[in-house]
Amino acid sequence: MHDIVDLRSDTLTLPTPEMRDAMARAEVGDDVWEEDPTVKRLEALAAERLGKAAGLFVASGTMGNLISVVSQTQTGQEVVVDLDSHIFNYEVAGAAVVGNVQMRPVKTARGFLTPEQVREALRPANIHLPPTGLVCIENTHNRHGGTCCTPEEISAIAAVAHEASVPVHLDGARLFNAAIALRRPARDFVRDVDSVTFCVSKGLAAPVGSVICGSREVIAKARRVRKMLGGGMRQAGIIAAAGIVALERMVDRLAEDHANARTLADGVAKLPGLSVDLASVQTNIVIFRVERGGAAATAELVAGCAARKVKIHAIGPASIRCVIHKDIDAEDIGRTLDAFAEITRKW
Ligand code: TLP
Repeated sequence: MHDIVDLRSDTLTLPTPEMRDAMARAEVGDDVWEEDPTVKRLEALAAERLGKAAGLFVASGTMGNLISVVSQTQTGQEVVVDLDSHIFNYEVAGAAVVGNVQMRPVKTARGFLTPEQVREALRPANIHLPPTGLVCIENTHNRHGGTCCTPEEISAIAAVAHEASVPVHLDGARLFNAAIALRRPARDFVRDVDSVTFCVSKGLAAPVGSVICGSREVIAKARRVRKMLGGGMRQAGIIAAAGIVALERMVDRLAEDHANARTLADGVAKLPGLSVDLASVQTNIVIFRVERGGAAATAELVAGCAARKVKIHAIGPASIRCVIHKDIDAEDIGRTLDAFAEITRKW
């Protein structure tokens, strides 16, 4: 039970005492000179977990995605993305501004491009058209409620892209949630992608950071782009140390978050005035709709919860997202459902 139940995001997780201890004791050096042993250890651990040759520690998921796009595309190329993807919606158009690429958003049923959609989106050689430079996938999918696609689905997309010599990037901000939910090793999901970014700062609870993994060539280019963007950090082992604890200690417990998310979703489904697609609740995110009263009712629910020290976040006029994480326990879920019931009872 926590005084404040904060369901706005798993980015709000606080570092564990073990992380703080590891941070205090971290051996450090200048990472731009590639002399920080703790950063190197995190990068090697991440690469090993994902079955890739190399890793690169970066400041955020947004920076990891931007670096991955910039280092694998050229000015004037097109990047195929799902319409609801984080890269397209929430990364401040960085790929367009910094990468000089055009986004090609494709509407998908579940947030995941199908191989056929990728095939259709790839540009043929023609003087009028921007050449396709990259295909991006997101797993788990944020705006679709933490849904997962399988390693086989990713490989099928990659096969189509690779046939056209187009590389594939996976925004795996919550890749380990997908791995736990589908009971598959994380490395299975990324076997056929050229780059992957995952975050240690979300459900894995480290205070800062993401890791890009890929081949030595991709990571060498990414390292240059990171420097160009001002992301070359110095004694970054202080924060990487928490990332190591995140990977070693915080992955398996994600199953608890998924169970709590399921309880929350089941409870929401029983409340008149709210509706949730239970099939979309596969990991730690619950997106539900406010069926009556539109934006005013949604605002009333958010404010009513805040007054009860439950923080939730509207992602649309009638849409609420709750994200479950290690600082939310079963009692907190109960308190949240009580708050929802009290507020919606008057509707
Ligand atoms: N998502 C955040 C917000 O930016 C919306 C959140 O609270 O969920 N990819 C995916 C799929 C993400 O969900 C996020 C963060 C990122 C990339 C970016 O990571 P950061 O916040 O570390 O830049």
